[in-house]
Amino acid sequence: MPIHSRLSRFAAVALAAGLAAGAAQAQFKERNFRVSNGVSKEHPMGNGLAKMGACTLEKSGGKMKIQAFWDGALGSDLTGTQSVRTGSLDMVITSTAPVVSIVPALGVFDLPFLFNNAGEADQVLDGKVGDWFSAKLPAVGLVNLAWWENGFRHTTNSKRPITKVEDFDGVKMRVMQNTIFLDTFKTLGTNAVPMAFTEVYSALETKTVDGQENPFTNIENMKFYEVQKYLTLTKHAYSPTLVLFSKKIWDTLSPPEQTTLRECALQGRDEQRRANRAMEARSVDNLKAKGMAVNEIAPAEMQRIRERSSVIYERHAKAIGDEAITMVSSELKRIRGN
Ligand code: TF8
Repeated sequence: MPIHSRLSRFAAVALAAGLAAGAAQAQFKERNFRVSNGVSKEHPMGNGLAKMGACTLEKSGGKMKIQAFWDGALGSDLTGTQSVRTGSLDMVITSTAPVVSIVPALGVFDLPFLFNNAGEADQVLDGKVGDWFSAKLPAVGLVNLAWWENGFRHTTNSKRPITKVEDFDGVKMRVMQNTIFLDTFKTLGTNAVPMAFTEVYSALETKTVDGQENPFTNIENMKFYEVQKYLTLTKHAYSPTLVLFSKKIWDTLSPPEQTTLRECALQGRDEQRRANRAMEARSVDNLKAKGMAVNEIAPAEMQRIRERSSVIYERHAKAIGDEAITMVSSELKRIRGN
């Protein structure tokens, strides 16, 4: 084949590909979506959002941007979620726990010791069970793009290491704004106080509260080690993260724009979980190096803590709803092979 016809065939193919991409991209408008985060930008949420944003930019021919705001600058998890519902904010990254006051079924994830490991959580959330929960959100003005993670929660305080259930007695603990967490920590014996995440550091610093509970990554990212001496590995709950988009704004987007957001939120999810788990694996050492005293709880004492908190299941079953509880527990049985 003469060189010029080979070149022209190449040009024709390139032109056709360009036209197809152009046609798809014509369905994208210039967009700048603002997303609120309670944590600071070095958190693995930052890795996830960077990945998601690069993906939307690429798929939209540079038109769809995601602009992240950190440290609760646009509000706490709950106030951010309310802004997303009204459409004054595009997106919020939040734990499920603060959203339980809006969608009670999500409370199932806050039941103590529900998941044993991250693999179980992934299988439940990424499958039909996760979809069932996501399908509840449009009715309250929210679209969940994907399940990211906050992770397994552990306990810190400035009074003493927790080695048995009695050590919780009288410790003033900040908990998330959620009746299940409040009841769990009251039942364990603490003096539990609900509070927005954005207020926790200063509440710990001023000793308004003695302790709090969060995943390692948050303890490290928020520098709670500066104001907390003891870290006890309670692993009492796994917090899933919702990537919530405003339904009001969602309904104004073209189908390719919507598909792009969903696909890119999944790419973001894989990167966010990877980064979160990598950081989690290093966190205990980092927190020790920052001066925290870290302790585990002996298995027999852990069993007593589990038993004490097991009443939470029955007490909150009605509020959460049987359907949600049955679905998650039968899926867990299937995954565990029993
Ligand atoms: C809490 C939550 C929060 C997260 C974070 C803002 O303790 O774990 O830290 O939702 O993404 O309030």
